[in-house]
Amino acid sequence: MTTRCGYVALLGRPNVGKSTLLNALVGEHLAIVTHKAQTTRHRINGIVNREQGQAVFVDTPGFHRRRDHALNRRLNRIASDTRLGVDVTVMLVDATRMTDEDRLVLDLMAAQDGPKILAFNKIDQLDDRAVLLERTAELAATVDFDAVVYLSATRGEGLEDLLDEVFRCLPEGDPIFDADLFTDRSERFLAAEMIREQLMLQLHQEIPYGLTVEIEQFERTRTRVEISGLILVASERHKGMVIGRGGQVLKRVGSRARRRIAELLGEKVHLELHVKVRAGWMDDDGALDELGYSS
Ligand SMILES: Nc1nc2c(ncn2[C@@H]2O[C@H](COP(=O)(O)OP(=O)(O)OP(=O)(O)O)[C@@H](O)[C@H]2O)c(=O)[nH]1
Ligand SMILES: [Mg+2]
Repeated sequence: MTTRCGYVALLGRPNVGKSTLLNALVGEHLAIVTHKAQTTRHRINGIVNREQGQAVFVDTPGFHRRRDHALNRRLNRIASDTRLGVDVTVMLVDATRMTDEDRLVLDLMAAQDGPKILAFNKIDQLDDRAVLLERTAELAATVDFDAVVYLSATRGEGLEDLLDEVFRCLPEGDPIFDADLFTDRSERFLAAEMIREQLMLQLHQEIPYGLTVEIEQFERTRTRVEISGLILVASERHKGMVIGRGGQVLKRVGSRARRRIAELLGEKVHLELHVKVRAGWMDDDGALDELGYSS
């Protein structure tokens, strides 16, 4: 049987559930998920193998209007550049709420080549599904979508419909990646992301947006993986908030992130965390490159 294979971009405004969908398709907690907008900051590939072939889904940062830091502009560029090298593009929207940021994404889709799929997510939260028809017609008036699907990424509903449409659209070809891989991102990268996920969940307001995580050490001993993570924050005040009274916040972040990393690696993990102030990194192009924020 001939197989199909290729890259599938997941595009959408922040918080519509792109990363949740990637994880549901792959079956691993690969991309970090929070209830906050702009959680994802990198392009992340998630590999799905079926008898039809291999689909490499590409999670992207949510496309947004914020322009206050160089980091925000980078995130949009990472999302926008992802469109260039893919075979199929999925526009994900929140079925319960459309915003003007969805319009920005729709404009990108209108300029996009190749097959396009419109996916409504969070249908589990919708009382009246009649609005979906209206919303589908409205979006399809601007972009000629090849298919429309309705999903609940958290409940795993509609995923097979999406995969069927994706495989119908993908070109014929042999798998790009080995069948036992679920991402091509490194273990170091994933570890840093799991730490950032817990920081985003534990901290409030602007603080989680002003921090980033670097892995200083990642070593396998005979019995476990030893990881040392450095959390870079924007100011001394933020450093205090990240550590928390008596080190409580940092301790909680560390133990939850350690559990996530251990699950992902399937190994015992020892995690150590440090916090350092690096003011201005969000507006410093050199620092953004060095910290891995590039498309
Ligand atoms: N009820 C419901 N909630 C969902 C569904 N999919 C995602 N969510 C929730 O929506 C929130 C945002 O999910 P993410 O996957 O982080 O969204 P995202 O599009 O990746 O967001 P950014 O990375 O910020 O662009 C989280 O609280 C998820 O649990 C769904 O199908 N139903
Ligand atoms: Mg995301």
